[in-house]
Amino acid sequence: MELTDTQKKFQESVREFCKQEVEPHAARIDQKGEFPHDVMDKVADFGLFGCVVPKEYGGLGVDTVSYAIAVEELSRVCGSTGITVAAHNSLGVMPFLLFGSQQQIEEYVPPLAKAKEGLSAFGLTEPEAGSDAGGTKTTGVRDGDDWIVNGNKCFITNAGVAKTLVITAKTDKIPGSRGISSFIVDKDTPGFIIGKKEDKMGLRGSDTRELAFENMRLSADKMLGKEGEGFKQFMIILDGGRVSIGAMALGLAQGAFDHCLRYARERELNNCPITGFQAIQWKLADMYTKIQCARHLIYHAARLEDAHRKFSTESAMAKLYASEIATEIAHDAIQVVGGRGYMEDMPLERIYRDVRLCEIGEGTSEIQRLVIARDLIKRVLD
Ligand code: COS
Repeated sequence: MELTDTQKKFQESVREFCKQEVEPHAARIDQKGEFPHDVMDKVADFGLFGCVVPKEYGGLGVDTVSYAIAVEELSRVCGSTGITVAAHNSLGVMPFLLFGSQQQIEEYVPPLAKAKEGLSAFGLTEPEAGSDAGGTKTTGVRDGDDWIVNGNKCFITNAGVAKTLVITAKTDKIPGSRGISSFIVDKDTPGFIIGKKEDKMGLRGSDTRELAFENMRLSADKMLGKEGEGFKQFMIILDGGRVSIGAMALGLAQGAFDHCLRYARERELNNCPITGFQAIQWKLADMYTKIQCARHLIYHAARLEDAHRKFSTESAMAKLYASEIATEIAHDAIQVVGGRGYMEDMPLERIYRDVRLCEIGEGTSEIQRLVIARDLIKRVLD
């Protein structure tokens, strides 16, 4: 899994940035449970909110492997920062790049790449439409050339700090996944209500909220892509998003492993570091093997995306595996460290809470298994 020289240099620079500007704030971000504007301003200055944005629109224009590396490195030191960057790039900006008109791209993407006026968010999930994303209840009804949108969304990452959102609404009465469309919503649109910030188990610095639309009027030019194509659009967006959530899980797992290995080297029992005991050696070996497997799956899915090849199944496998092993590794890291790992003065208990979201967000593990199995069943056997 050799990285190119450009990817390696990018990895080194992001790693150094994370060490200097993000890691020292990670415990405070978690404890305060508030969106860390100071840290996010530095992330914006470094350009990471524009990872997926081509240079011509003011972004870094890095490839998907490098983008995954950025999310991995951020999450290795701070899960809240990792998910904020991942949601902005994959869910907030990508819909414009994939489905926006030239005019929508030129208007919305450059400020989102700079992230100085606010971030972006993706309003898909609803109280009654989670895994069953086709069950969207939010409606968009035509009124002349405009659309009147009514409904609710929940668990929306970056909602309270977003300048621009993309939301989905049912614009046709056809049952099922057809008849859903995507709309661009500017945060100050009348009828757009941002709900209370959720008090979460982990990732406590990321801003997660409910949204409500009460007779929200949107002009026809706020529709993103073609009418009725919303479901397919967000399936494609989620394919990419799952690579980034996999990368986030990988970063959290690597972070847990780093702390565990450092502790195990220093902790002595009968004048011998506990790394001298096979029970610990085997655990460390298993943990690192799983981390490297996850890394291969994630970079492979990212490379397929970069090559414009089909990667839905590979991104589902990467996300499924990385998030499940990250949960195991966060658990095992605390087991190796023991009581000290359970305390707040080590980051392991924070990682243990942060990592739990990875098996839920952007499609649960069960949904990933469904996506993988459906593809396998359709395949012609060699
Ligand atoms: N890329 C492009 N098109 C896709 C696609 C993909 N990855 N996946 C599905 N589609 C298309 C299908 O080809 C089908 O097109 P046609 O209507 O032209 O035949 C259409 O979308 C409907 O697909 P399908 O029948 O598979 O939809 P289902 O209702 O059975 O749902 C699952 C499929 C369960 C996989 C989907 O609802 C899903 O991923 N749910 C999880 C949502 C999620 O991750 N939520 C968390 C959001 S956090 S932002």
